[in-house]
Amino acid sequence: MAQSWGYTKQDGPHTWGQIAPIADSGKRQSPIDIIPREATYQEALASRPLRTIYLPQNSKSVINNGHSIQVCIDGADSCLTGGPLEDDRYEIVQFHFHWGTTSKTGSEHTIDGRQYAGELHLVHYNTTKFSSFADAAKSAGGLAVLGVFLTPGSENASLDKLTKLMSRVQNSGDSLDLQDGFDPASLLPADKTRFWSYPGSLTTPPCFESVNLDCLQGPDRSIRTTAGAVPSTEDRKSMLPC
Ligand code: SG7
Ligand code: ZN
Repeated sequence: MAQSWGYTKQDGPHTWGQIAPIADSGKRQSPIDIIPREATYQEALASRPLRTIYLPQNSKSVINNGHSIQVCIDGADSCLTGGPLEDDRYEIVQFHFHWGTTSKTGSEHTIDGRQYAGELHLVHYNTTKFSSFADAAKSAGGLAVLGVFLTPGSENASLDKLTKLMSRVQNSGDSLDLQDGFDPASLLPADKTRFWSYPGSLTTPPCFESVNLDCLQGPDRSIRTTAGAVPSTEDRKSMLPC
């Protein structure tokens, strides 16, 4: 039986190597601390904004998966393209949140060591090269995760729709149908031309190094940090400054 993992002293990231050895031995583990002054600006990407096509009615349910609140999506006909994604098509599968117990903790990625209150992850898989999410999730170049930092501020009507539902999925395994659908694009910043990107991994066990685009918008619109995840020099070079 697979061991359980979590975020406490007993089962937190420093223990994940026991169930997912790559968490300790990997070369491109996410999350990372983004150091803007060490990032390389890539001119060529300035003309390739990220583009998303999402169908609101395909957002099917909200679930508590025991680690996060997640919206499950039937990604058919959706697509993420642009940025460093070359010509492959990525279909959305789900999005979920990472948060903390204070407004100063919660994001997984940090910028110059600074943590944000939360981090939204929109998970996509490469349908050009893979026939299932499971195959893509364990293969290099299989996934693309869009990350958005969350900070406390004025009410966000879109996010509010989801936070209102959270009290109804308080226990692991709870789920409810999204009768009216939900547009994932409504959670994205308007400016799709400014982001950092680097080759990374799933941020939780099994920690597979399959995420070829961990793409983060930041820092103003933006919501955990894992100690010790430092990018290789090579990875740092491919990060894009905001
Ligand atoms: C959350 O983060 C969940 C996981 C997700 C994991 O724990 O949303 O999703 C499921 C279906 O359990 O794992 C394979 C996957 O998407 C890691 O995702 S992340 O790297 O974007 N944080
Ligand atoms: Zn995540």
